[in-house]
Amino acid sequence: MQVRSTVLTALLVIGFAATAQAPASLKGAYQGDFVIGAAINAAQITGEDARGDATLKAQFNSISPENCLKWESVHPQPDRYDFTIPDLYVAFGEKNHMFIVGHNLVWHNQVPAWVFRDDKGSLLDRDALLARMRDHIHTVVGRYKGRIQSWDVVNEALNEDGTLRQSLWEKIIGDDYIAKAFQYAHEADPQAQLTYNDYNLENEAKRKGAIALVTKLKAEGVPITSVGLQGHDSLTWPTVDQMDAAISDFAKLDVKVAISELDIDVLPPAARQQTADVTLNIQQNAALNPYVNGLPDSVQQQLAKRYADLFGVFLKHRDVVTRVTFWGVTDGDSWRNDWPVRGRTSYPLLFDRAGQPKAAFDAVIRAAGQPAS
Ligand code: 9MR
Repeated sequence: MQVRSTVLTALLVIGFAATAQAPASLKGAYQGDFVIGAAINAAQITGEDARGDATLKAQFNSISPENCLKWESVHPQPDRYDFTIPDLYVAFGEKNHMFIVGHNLVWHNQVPAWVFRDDKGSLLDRDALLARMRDHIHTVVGRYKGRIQSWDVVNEALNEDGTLRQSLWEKIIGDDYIAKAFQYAHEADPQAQLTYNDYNLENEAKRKGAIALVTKLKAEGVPITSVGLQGHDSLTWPTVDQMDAAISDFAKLDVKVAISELDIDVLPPAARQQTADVTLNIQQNAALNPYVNGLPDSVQQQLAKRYADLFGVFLKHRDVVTRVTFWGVTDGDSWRNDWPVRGRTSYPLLFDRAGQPKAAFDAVIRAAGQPAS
């Protein structure tokens, strides 16, 4: 008995030491709560960015394709698909046992002009565009059936006031282009999770529009399983209450929530409105780019607190939040360096330009109730 309890104590001590010494990881800290993802770029997919890949393998258990599965990349010409990078993307996720996301199928950006036109350059009619959309979705989703677990089916279909955006999809097909896109994706892979993905859904008017949209889709039996709250946030927006309310509202509709593109801007706002509209392009000036030589510690701490506060909300809703995906691995990778102003030095993520964890990383680990490294 004595020997047995001594051995047990020794094992416990060794076990504890091993736990205490293991470097903290994001995926480990949130194990059982939700998966932790990152959007990955071509250099990470091909292995050229070895440092980025090491961080991805150590820290993340989900990936999203930053650009390679968008229509213009994967289907640049009517009769030509290019699956070179997407195939490597899916193989990377499988090799590392990650939850693999597909982004995205139907969007008004990064879609070639030919998609909406016939050989003579005239706009297609409803049936022809639906046929083209179906063909694209069946080809892309079908290729990765059972391998890509979740698709962003329709991206950014709403205006800020909650009305439907008058994209060419909407103008040519009509409002039901959204339902059709989900139906085609479901036909192509009945097991895949299917998401409506957008930004600014924490704002009331746009959120109301999204709630109406999801409610209608559900009532019609459209196979939507989740809403993606992109999470292109700032130090002050959305408030913790707005975030909390948005997740609660979607949970009531019996859909899951993915925080799908998280990053937090610390730079002075260049646009009047909080947005993630990729077409914005504002002139650079020094006042808009104050941290070229590094982020002051006070801002570093603000960012850390902000991340901890948001993760507190995600954890509170761990029953409905399935995934929290960062839009990039390191600050150097982020689209925020070039949007909405080109050539700024931005600090929106958890890893710095040298790939080192920032104070915000420790704060996110601690928010899970884990000791930071
Ligand atoms: O991060 C992406 C960037 O590299 C591209 O240039 C940009 C072009 O449209 O798209 C960025 O990703 C966007 C995502 O696909 C949808 N939501 C907003 C994201 C940031 O713009």
